[in-house]
Amino acid sequence: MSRSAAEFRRAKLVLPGGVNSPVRAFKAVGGSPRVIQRASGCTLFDVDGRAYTDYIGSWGAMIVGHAHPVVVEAVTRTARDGLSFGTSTALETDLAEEVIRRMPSIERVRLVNSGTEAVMSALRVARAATGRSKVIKFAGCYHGHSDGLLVRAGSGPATLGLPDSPGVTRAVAGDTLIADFNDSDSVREHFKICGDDIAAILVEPVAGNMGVVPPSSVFLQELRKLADTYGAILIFDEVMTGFRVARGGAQSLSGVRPDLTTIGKVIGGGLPVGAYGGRKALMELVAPLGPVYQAGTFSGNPVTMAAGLATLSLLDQNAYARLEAASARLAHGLSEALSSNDQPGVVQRVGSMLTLFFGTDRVDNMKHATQAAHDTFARFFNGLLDRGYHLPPSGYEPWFVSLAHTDSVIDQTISTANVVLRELEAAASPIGC
Ligand code: KE4
Repeated sequence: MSRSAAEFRRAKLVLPGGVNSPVRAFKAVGGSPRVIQRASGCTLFDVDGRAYTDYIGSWGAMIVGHAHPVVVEAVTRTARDGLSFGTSTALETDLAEEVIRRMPSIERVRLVNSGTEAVMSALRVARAATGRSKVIKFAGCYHGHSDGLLVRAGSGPATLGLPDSPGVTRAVAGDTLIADFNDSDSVREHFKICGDDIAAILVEPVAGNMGVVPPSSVFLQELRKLADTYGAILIFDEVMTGFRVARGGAQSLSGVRPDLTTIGKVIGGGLPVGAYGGRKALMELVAPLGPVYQAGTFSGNPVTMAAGLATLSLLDQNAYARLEAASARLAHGLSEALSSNDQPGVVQRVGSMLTLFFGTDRVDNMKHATQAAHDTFARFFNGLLDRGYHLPPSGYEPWFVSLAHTDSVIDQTISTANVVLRELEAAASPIGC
């Protein structure tokens, strides 16, 4: 038995499913998760010493690559001065200023410790500001695991086939209305029925948690108009896309200005983080300035702030140009590999996040995403894993490209994908004909 398998067996004795987050358990792809010991650049190393080119990137956070010397130096230097004080520090203001510089729709921002916390808090502000209860979310979008948002969520729940989670009361779920991504009519319908009680429209402006699904050319503009018409707050959940798909996040690509934005991942450089922010008038509702309570022991933690600031310092326009070129190279190579191996499928990409959907030529929403051939993805995933490439263990997740993914790493990924696709094709062809 490999050390990874032994470690995972030991983990299952004390951690539910052997993991601290469900998608890591390989339920959708089978087999035993690799237990990772360390990482550097775009490479993971497991406890057996095996190396894997990494396309998980800690679910998007590791955009500059693992253990980047600039980030590690900032973290160790800051840690030497103490890990956490529970007081104000200059570093949290530094990060807040940098976030506001990059995302001008954010006039005031509050740092928290996870994306879940950021979205939960932003929703509370929207409900306080409007005096309304309901929120519209989209099937297949995932916004963390707060009760009201575990309804028809993407990412982990979709991966595990759990459209809704037990433990979420009917009362809470009743305040969550589900619409279809890229379908503003489904949003309009909700407003027609209960528009005067809808506090917010909550959307991933580029969906990442049903796989990568870009918005249509008018979708976000239409959400903006509906929010304005009915007096609802438009919340962009950019926990994944923020500073990932562009220097100013997905909102800088669409040109649509949300009222509130949630971010995370990249701004913590790999340490636990989240943030919510937006219009000054809305954020001034947050305690201690206003009555909306939200708090956190480790909010604005100095070591996390240092990691986030160091990461953002490396993300200049040249970095985004490099990420775009590397990701386009990978997407093109994978598309070519699909067609040259007669494997139906499509690669959907925005910036440095992409998803390869098998068995379909287009995914515009969660219904399309569930119709993709996830069993084929599982075989593809394991074929690549066996050859030293670690994709996200779910067809409902993006692959993340970092600054450490060189052209040669990308080209090796593509040629290995070709080998695996040829194997899949051979295995699917009837014998002897
Ligand atoms: P966290 O609470 O996991 O930090 O963030 C929740 C969240 C909120 N909003 C969006 C758009 C997100 O993508 C996420 C978390 N993303 C998943 C990956 N699909 C985290 C991975 C996991 O659940 O283990």
